[in-house]
Amino acid sequence: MSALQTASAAAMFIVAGFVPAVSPAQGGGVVIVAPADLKWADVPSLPPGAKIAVIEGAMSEAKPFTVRLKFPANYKIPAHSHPAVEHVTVMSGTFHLGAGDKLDPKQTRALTPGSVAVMQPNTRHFAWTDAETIVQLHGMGPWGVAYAAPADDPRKN
Ligand SMILES: [Cu+2]
Repeated sequence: MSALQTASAAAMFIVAGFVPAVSPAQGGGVVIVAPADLKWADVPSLPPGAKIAVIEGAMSEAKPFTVRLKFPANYKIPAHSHPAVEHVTVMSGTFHLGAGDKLDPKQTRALTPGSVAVMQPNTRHFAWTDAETIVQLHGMGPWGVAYAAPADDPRKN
């Protein structure tokens, strides 16, 4: 092998083996995701306008999951509950969250980035935004969304 071939083989090895911190590394039991890696999709169970990016798991399966939800400004999530514990961490924007059977914007707390909320199974809650807001959800599947008022369920309308 010539000196040039040796050098280029070494370069190939370095390129192939280098995993930049900003790229997702999926394998060997490690998931690393930077914000730019998130792939946003529509959310059938939420009113139109919300987007979801799955980081870990399949929410329909009995596995741990971690997802991000992005809501536009002036978005409303009607009162609903889940069959499993919901953990919400606010990443950006302000998530106005309240508990009860009907959305009441005056009965919410303004959660800024870094805030956390934990909702027990079958506990009704609601939320709204005044600016684009991203939250992270994590929990154990199987996940589900049950609206207090069936008419609020976008999957049935
Ligand atoms: Cu919820």
